[in-house]
Amino acid sequence: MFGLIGHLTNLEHAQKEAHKLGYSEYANEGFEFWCSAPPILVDEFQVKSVTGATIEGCYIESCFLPEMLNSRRIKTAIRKILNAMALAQKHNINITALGGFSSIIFEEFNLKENKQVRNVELEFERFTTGNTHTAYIICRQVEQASAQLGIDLSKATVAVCGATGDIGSAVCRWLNQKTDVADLLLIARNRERLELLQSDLGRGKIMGLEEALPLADIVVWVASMPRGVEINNETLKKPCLLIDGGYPKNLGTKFNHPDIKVLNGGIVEHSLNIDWKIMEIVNMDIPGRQMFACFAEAMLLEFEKWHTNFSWGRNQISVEKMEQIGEASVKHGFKPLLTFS
Ligand code: NDP
Ligand code: OCD
Repeated sequence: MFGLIGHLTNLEHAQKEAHKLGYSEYANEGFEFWCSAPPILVDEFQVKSVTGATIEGCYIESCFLPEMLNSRRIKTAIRKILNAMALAQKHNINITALGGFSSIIFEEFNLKENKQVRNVELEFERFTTGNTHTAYIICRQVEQASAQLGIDLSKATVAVCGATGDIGSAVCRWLNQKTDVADLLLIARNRERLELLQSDLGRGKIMGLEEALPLADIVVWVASMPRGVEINNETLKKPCLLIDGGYPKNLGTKFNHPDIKVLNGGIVEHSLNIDWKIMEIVNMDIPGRQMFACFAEAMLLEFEKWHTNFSWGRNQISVEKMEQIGEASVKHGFKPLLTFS
């Protein structure tokens, strides 16, 4: 069995969805209630591969909300993630993906030091961040969507916002090694980590967002922002491809310009339908088939019986591991999403 741990994007979203799903005690309560709410196993489903194999899985709602980070409720956020992991382990799930902020909180606050959650000793090999598959899918989206739009990578400037992150650094490594992309712009806040990445890659220009946007043919958004940023149409190159891989979304703007194309980043479409509720809640266009690539990673690990924390720690994702999970992804019938929103 595989597991998926996730959370909603804000309190209002959480209350609305809790109401729809019949959790009225959650729907009618405010922020403080959500801070003390335990995790819930919300949905159980089967996933079939194009190989014919079928696996069982479930979704665990951690009841974490990004507002907990904005209001510095760090201990609360930590408790949410550890409790959700303990619940997954109690259900004896082989491999569980830590979706959205779950893995970011795990890494940022060094939760590997917190193995004991009441009577459960967490076995970290049962969890994966899902970031290797996410980074692979985003890179395939860069390659395939740019070709669709007639953007020649060998002449293109690609800006990566969140370049020093787990996913961002993997995307930079892939683009550097596997494509002939002309220029890489590296965007994040911490200068030291940017310089380290630049020296590892042996290339790339460190830039602020405002400076980078007018130069970029393609922007990959993978910054861990609790809220999306507003971008002015005018500042972007035309044509421009924006791939938003953030959850919640990094882009707060709805673009309405024929030469600005926006793609939901890190999303895959499966070849076969899944009878589940969860992807409708996060507004996937085809909720029976589309999902976050990190969740698909847990499925792939279960299909392949690679019961190990395939993606773990920060900035450890190699191009070889991206290729390995990419082969499994194709084999089981997953494809990168290529429809512009
Ligand atoms: P990390 O925490 O490892 O990296 C975040 C990166 O964003 C860092 O480079 C950080 O650098 C940068 N950053 C944070 N805030 C800002 C800001 N305000 N401006 C510019 N840069 C910023 O995160 P991950 O790589 O694990 O995840 C990245 C995003 O991808 C998240 O939104 C996550 O939810 C999403 N995700 C999506 C998945 C999917 O399946 N589609 C799967 C997993 C994650 P610095 O702090 O120096 O600014
Ligand atoms: C990548 O990291 C993205 C991960 C995104 C996680 C998204 C999870 C979405 C699933 C939503 C289902 C929520 C049901 C909540 C019911 C609330 C009951 C109290």
